[in-house]
Amino acid sequence: MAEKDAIPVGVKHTATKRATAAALLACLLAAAPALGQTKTVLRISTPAVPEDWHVKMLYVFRDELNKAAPGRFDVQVHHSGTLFRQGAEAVAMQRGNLEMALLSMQDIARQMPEYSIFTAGYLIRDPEHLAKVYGGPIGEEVTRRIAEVLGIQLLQAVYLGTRQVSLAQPRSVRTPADLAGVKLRMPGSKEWLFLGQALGANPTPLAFTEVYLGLKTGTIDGQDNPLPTVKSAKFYEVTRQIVLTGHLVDALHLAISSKTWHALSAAHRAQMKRAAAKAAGFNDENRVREEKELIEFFRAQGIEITVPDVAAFRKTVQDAYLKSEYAEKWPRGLLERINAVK
Ligand code: KDO
Repeated sequence: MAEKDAIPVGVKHTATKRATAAALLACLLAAAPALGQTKTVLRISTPAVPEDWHVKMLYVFRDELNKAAPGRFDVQVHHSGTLFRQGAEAVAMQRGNLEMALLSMQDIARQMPEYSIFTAGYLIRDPEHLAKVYGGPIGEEVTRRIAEVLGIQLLQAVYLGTRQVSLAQPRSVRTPADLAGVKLRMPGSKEWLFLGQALGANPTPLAFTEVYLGLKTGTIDGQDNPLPTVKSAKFYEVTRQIVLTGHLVDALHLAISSKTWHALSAAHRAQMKRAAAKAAGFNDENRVREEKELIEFFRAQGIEITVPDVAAFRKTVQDAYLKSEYAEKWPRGLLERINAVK
């Protein structure tokens, strides 16, 4: 810049200060609700208990969103199935009675049977595979289809854990045949019950909130859940054995109704996605860590930890799915694509 064109130093500083102040004000205005605008209420429903990483994760989501958009949202976490019972959340969102939930693919498959593929035992290999499947092109495609068909927007996949079988009374379990006659509690939908049946057990439907009492009173002989859930829901207090079947590497999805989603600005949607990703990072890290640590914790509680013939379980369960009416509805080529994700 030629000397004569240069802005005199004093003026330059004042101009810079003004520009900074203007930028700051613009930021504040973008973040704060407009005059007279009420906060968007986001009620999130989950059956998980307060000690569960999923509930803790929802507070991370709330705090991150509040940091990004102060005063714009009123995030309310409803845990323990107190707002909507387990399995009723998707329909509640579709009817405009609920804004957000942690949904399972079993919930989705009730209305989109082709996605029962994600409920199949011994399909997803481990947490990394799970993150890559939902975080890559398959996840994008599934998210788009679910939004089109159900009017529900999946924001973020979160790890639930690798499901294991736990039993109120110990028994020798090497193969699925050894679970014959065992009243194994499963969540109450046919996709879940099929998994229990494929494991060789006698699947018994029961809501998550009733499992503890069911185990204690003997209404059920066992249940299946990942180790962090067995800890947070205190199922270990009423069971004596954990059989490390590892039959389902399971996910949940933080989801929002399309009605709520489309009412948001693009900037707020982006902030919400970032908050969901942060929350997922927190959850996944803690769950993966706990899955490694908890065996020792349970042993110390007097729980017998047994390792079955996992290959026998895998073969029986995979065969059951491939021969089932579910597999007939799976989108052509999706199984191969999921298997090919490395
Ligand atoms: C359960 O009821 O066993 C289950 O693990 C099923 C999941 O889909 C999910 O609903 C979960 O419970 C709850 O979030 C409690 O952890």
